[in-house]
Amino acid sequence: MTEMRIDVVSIFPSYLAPLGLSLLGRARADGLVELNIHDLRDFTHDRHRTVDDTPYGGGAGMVMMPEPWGAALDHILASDPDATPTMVVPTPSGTRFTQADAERLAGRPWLVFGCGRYEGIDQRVIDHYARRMSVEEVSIGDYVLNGGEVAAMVIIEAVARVIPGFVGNPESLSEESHSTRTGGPLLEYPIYTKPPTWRGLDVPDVLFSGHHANVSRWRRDEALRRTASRRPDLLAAAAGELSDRDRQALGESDHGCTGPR
Ligand code: JDN
Repeated sequence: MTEMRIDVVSIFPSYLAPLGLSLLGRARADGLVELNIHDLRDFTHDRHRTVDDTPYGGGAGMVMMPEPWGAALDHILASDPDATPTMVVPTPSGTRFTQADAERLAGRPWLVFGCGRYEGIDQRVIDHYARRMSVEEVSIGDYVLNGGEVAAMVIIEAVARVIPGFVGNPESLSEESHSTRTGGPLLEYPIYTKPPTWRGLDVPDVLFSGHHANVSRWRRDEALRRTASRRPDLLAAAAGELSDRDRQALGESDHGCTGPR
């Protein structure tokens, strides 16, 4: 029995071929994930296999028609009538997809991804299926792609790698940037390996010291500075958990240097 079933509906099923490779390929080989890719055009009935039409109310571009989506999704649902999937629809208008969403979705037995193209999918498709299952319209970031396929692949990779038993070493998950397991919402510190000097650039001395507390302190300081510089939003969210020593590393101490009297 597999841990998770994933179905993906797209008019470009071959775009999803990378899901058969590498990390996800191993999850499939290990029997953790069953992946089924469906061509939306197989659920049309006209000679030209039409999936789009002009928008009511006017405006630029085309809208994906509801009928092929209804036929495709009903076909997928009919394959296991006793189960209810969670539907995920990538869209720039969705809620922001985060690591917390990846970990939440990793606990679901069945995910169905609907990949839109053009200006998107007729809203009634989402509204209809939301009456019978959880439907999540999600955005992977504030930029616009040509369709939902690449976003679906991003989400599937993020979900698959946190399915219990997927990554060999569970510690390699909890130490990452954006992990929601450790509660350390900072970016990761810089990392180095051999050789000690490369093209005139040295590995920081503290990493050779063997002094574990100094190494840990240096890494935290670097993570704090990096987060302040690159992701001030994350640092603001962590503000309540910063120690006086953390604030000193950030140059946010009161600079009075008098201390309590
Ligand atoms: O995540 B995206 O930028 C995205 C774009 C489009 C889409 C779904 C997702 N459907 C049509 C454009």
